Amino acid sequence: MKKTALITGITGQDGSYLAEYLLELGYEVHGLVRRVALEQPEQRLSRLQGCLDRIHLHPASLDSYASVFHIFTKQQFDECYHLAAQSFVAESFADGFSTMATNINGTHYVLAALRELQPKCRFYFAGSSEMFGKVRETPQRETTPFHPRSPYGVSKVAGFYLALNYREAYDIPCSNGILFNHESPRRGFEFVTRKITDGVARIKLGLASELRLGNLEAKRDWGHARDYVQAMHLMLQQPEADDYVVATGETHSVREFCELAFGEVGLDYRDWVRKNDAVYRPAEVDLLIGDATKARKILQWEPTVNFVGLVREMVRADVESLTSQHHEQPVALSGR
Ligand code: G4F
Repeated sequence: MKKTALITGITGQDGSYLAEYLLELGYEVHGLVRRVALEQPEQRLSRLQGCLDRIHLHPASLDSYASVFHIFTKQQFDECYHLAAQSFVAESFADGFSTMATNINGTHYVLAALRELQPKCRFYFAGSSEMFGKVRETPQRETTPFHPRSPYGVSKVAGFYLALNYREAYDIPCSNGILFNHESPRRGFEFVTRKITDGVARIKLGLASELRLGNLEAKRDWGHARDYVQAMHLMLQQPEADDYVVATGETHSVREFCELAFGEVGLDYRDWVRKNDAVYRPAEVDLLIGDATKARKILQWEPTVNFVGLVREMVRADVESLTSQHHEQPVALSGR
């Protein structure tokens, strides 16, 4: 029997990879999108280009319980992946209230509608390594206490416990993925990895003369989003709902990311990166590195792309895309 899945946040990096993956597996895929996305498909549905004609989109707002509830009255789902969120940590410092409203109430609305209408539907909550924040142990695993350092992190801790509470109180099969940073050529430009790879491509093509960044010493465990959406799916195939860390187990600084990314096009980052005090955060997460032993053992999940492979893929994709927009001739990379 064909399974049916609903993805909230389907227009984002993870949502688009997950939609493609579930389609490959033979799922009927539905997505919850804001009405404005349907009105501006070129800008807002660009990541879904490859599968738009094979998915079903439903306009709704995570600000409105009624609109979320309505989707569950129209269609039965076997699985619901709740990825929609205000996911930019820096923005959560600028507007903590709307981050909290979307991330906490939005999650609560989906859970409450499921409880009311489809309590057997398996639910995935997109938790985050930002929940560990000021880390209490290294590496971080499922049992590591949370200490969030931003309104975003606080909202994800609340979402995590909401999902856990619906599992314990109402027997809804809710799983929490605690995903460490995951990137790809589809990453939004506001996140540091894409800001760097886009900046590298612009500098290489003569479209920019510097890249302004904040804290270069922060360390992250960076994996590839395509690998991470497979872990989400595996979580919902288990007989019992549970919580899993998804990470590569490697950590690198923003500085190392710059070094590698600029090196990929034969440049030295020290010649191009300038400090921008304005993007330092009021409270920083200094070091994240995950221990995904549980996911490896129980889900049989393994990441396939390492740090070097990830940086290379992102730089090459940005150089290629900007070249096709601005140059007729292909640009030679460093020759590696
Ligand atoms: O790329 P970032 O903005 O990602 P961050 O804050 O780690 O959060 C991402 O990963 C989380 C998983 O752990 C997700 F839950 C979350 O939704 C998001 O996807 O920043 C990474 C690091 C930070 O330490 C930041 O201070 O890079 C540092 N950084 C230095 N210069 C910068 C910049 N970050 C951004 N965005 N822009 C800069 O110019």
